[in-house]
Amino acid sequence: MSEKNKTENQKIDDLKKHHKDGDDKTLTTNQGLKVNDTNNSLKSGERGATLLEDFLLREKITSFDHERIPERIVHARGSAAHGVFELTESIPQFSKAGIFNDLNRKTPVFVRFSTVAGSKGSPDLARDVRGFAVKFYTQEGTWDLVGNNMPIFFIQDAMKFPDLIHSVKPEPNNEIPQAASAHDTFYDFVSHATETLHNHIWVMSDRAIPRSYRMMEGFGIHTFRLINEEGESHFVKFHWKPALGVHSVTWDEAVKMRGADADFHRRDLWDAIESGHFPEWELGVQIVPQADEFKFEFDLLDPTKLIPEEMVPVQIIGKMTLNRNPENFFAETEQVAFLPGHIVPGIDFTNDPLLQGRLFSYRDTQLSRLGGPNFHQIPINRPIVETHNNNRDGMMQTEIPKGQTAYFPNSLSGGCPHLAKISEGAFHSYEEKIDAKKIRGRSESFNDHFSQPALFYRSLAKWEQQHVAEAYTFELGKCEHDYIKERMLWLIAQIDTDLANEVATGLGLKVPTKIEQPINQAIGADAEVQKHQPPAKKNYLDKSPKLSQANTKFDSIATRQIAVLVADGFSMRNYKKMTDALEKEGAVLKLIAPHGGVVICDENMKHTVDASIMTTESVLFDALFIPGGKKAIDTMKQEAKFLKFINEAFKHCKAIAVNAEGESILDETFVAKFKDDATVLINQDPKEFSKAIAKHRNWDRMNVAKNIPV
Ligand code: HDE
Repeated sequence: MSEKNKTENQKIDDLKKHHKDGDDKTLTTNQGLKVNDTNNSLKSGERGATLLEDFLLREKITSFDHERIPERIVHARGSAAHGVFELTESIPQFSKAGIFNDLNRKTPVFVRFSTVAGSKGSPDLARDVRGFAVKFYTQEGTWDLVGNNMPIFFIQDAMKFPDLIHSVKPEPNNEIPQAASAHDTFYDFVSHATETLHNHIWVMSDRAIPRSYRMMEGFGIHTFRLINEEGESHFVKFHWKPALGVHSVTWDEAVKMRGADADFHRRDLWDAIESGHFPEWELGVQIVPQADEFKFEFDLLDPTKLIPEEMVPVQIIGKMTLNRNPENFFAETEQVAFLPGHIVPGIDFTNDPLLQGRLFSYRDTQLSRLGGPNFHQIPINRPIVETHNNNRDGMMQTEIPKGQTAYFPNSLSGGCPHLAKISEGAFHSYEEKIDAKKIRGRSESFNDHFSQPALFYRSLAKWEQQHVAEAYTFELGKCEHDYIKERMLWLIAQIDTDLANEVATGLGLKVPTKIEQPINQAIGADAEVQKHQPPAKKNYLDKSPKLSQANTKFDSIATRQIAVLVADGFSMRNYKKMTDALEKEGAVLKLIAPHGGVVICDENMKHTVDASIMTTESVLFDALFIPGGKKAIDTMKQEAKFLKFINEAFKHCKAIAVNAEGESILDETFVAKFKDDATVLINQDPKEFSKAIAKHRNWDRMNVAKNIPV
């Protein structure tokens, strides 16, 4: 590639070698044969049978027949983007990794976000954990940080993963429900495995219905190690902090968004990057010196526990920017293979039993998903550094290894490829001292399953707690068996009794004082549940404010989608004033009119409509603006969908601004009674609207909003 065509991103340059573009090119077969007809098969006469000889037909159909590969067992639904990671603070005292020391590097990254339970074609707005997997193409080899948007996981030992996933996936007899945890098998499992309760309460919170992939935190979850030049180890937890803050939608919106735009998150990520609003995250680390391993009330190796940021602050060391969409979804997003086992010198594993199991699972799953051991040769998976070894052959070998030898040691090839010394950057596992009995079991120190769910719940704002209660009520309300609901209620009561009582009221049940389910005794589950009960519950921190979305950033309206409701005769003056002000701050305004095509403002100018009211929904927007203009308002009043649009925006606690006659359309809606609401802005300065949008939602409106019958 000529120097001129090089980007600043070495991985993108590497991928470009594999780009294929048919512009101005002749259609050929896979063998390069030029083709003059790709519409008709070879027949014995115009009305005759197709001939077996037709190699053109066979090549085309065979290729088509084999287009699909198995979808990921979990995290099947996802979207990805390219970007760069830049270090802002080097940490040689903790890690010798080049990526954590060289302030001049721009390390290429490829990041895939996903839901967990749904199939590849399932809607984005499921209540679910989100995957947050980052592939760093570093100069010392590829490092994959395969994390989630929640800082803890459901289970403590990899051995339970198939059970967890089988329980949450659609039930095996009828393959229902898709991309939903609200069903009996999941709660049957959760209520028998108290270790799940912490991650579970996060899933009941707004974190499970993010507004955007760009507005989620990311977490490596496990405690890893950082290793410095001296070979010393520090424990570390990795955090991604989004520049736009952590924001979510409401459950009612999520339900409606799935129908209005099943690709909402995918589109949101794609559009933001296409429009140059590059998503950004800071990388933070929580460092715990080796000597402090046993200082905490929980075990650092237990992946169901977080280290509250108030106990160990997150130190920001770098920034990741996603600045380029993939060229081809299948080739890149679908074929990318993340392996937690991909690490580089300066980073190492701990004995977290979940991490240890993952180190096996991810390579194994790629073998069936991508068809063999050479998946690292697929362009998106290739490191940016050269690779040489004696691994050979296998399905889809695309390299041509030269020479007589494929073993080590050898003399025929002069001992090559030769070994590296540790001082030359060879990976060297941390020399952890081990002297133990071989046992199949779990450490007692993993036994407290209630303290952290309770800490999480205590740390939430009132409106967040309300959402959690509603989520439990919805989810359990979808279960058929009362004994499963009751077992859950009893467990929720161990987290918070008021919460359990509220959920019980919604279910029309009572919180049981003890669980009675003979089948439990038979399977020993009761015993397991009892083992983890309070008094083990500890209160080492009253609250962790960092866990609440109420304490996130509310300082930007960049990329917020603002619906502007218009019809012919809308007020150009008001529209322009608002648009100019909001666009300057990076908001995206969309004109929504009774029809597609163009609308004509009161100054007789034509404006291209972004969506007709029939093709869009209020749940796809962050805020709503009606510029007024009598004729326009009169037209809109005649269309029920405009009124529904306004009612829903109000119900979902969004900022609404109206100018002039716009006020009168509010009188046709439920907003009429609540015009004194803090974020219903009538004839106010655009600055006020901007402030209201930046707040994300006016949660003070929640109790009013829930009575809006739309
Ligand atoms: Fe995964 N997980 N996982 N997981 N995981 C997979 O690997 C697995 C776990 C995560 O965008 C699979 O390539 C086991 C924790 C993400 O391609 C599979 C265990 C965390 C992605 C697998 C876990 C994750 C996966 C399926 C328990 C957060 C999507 C396809 C021991 C720290 C990556 C694949 C992408 C994908 C196994 C638990 C995150 C089957 C056995 C904990 C983000 O290998």
